Amino acid sequence: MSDKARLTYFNGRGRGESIRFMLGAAGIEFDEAFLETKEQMEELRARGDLLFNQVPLLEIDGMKLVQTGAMIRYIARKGSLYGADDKESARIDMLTDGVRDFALKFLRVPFLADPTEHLSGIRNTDLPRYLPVYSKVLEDSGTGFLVGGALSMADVLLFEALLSVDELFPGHLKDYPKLQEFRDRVSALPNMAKFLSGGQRKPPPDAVYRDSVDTVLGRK
Ligand SMILES: N[C@@H](CCC(=O)N[C@@H](CS)C(=O)NCC(=O)O)C(=O)O
Repeated sequence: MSDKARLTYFNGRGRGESIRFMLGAAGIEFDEAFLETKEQMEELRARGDLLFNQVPLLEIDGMKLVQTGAMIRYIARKGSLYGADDKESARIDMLTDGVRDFALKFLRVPFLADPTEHLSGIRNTDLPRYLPVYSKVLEDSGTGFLVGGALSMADVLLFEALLSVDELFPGHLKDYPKLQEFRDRVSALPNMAKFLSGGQRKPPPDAVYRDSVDTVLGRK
C-alpha cells in the first residue's frame, strides 16, 4: 500500500465528495481510483476490501476504511479538525451529523427521473430546517467557525453543503448573510482554496455520472 492516501469511488461527487473535502481541508494529498465497471466493483468485493460490500473505500495510514462517517472522523482527528476538547468534539459531531442528514437529500437528485417534487421537498422542509440553525450557531459562536475558534469537520461539511445549496437553489442564501460570509471565508482558507482549484473537486452530477454509478452497481 502506498504512503499516499487513496480514495476508491465513482468519478463524481456522491458520498465521496465529503471525504475529498475533508482530505483537502486537512491538507492530506490523495490519489483516486474511479470505478467504471461492474467487474471492478466485484473484484474489490472478492478481494475482501469492502467490509460491507460498499464504496467509498479509503486507504490511509495502512488501513482500508469503509463507512464515510468513520473516514471523515479519522481525517478530522488527524488534521486537527475535531475541536480542542471532548465537549467541542461532541458539539462538532452533533453539527456534522445534522449537516450530513441535510446533504444526504442532495445525493438522490441525479438519480430521479423527475427531481421536481424532491427539490420542492428540500426547499420547503430541509432548507428552513437546517439553514437557520447553522446561521444562528455561527452568530452565537462569534468566531467565524461553528465550534470554538478553529475550522472543524462541521465547518468543512457545512461549506460543502452550502455550495450545493448555491447550485440547486441559486440566490437562496441571500437571506442568510452569515452563511454567505462563512462560505466566502472558508473558500479562501489556504487548504480549501488549494483543494477547490486543484481538480479533485468533482463537477455537478450529470447523466454520465448517473449512468456510470448504475453500471458499476449493476442497476442497468
Ligand atoms: N454507510 C455507508 C453507505 C455506503 C453506500 O451506500 N455506498 C453505495 C455507493 S454510494 C454502495 O456501495 N452501494 C452498493 C451496495 O449497497 O451494495 C457509507 O456512508 O459509506
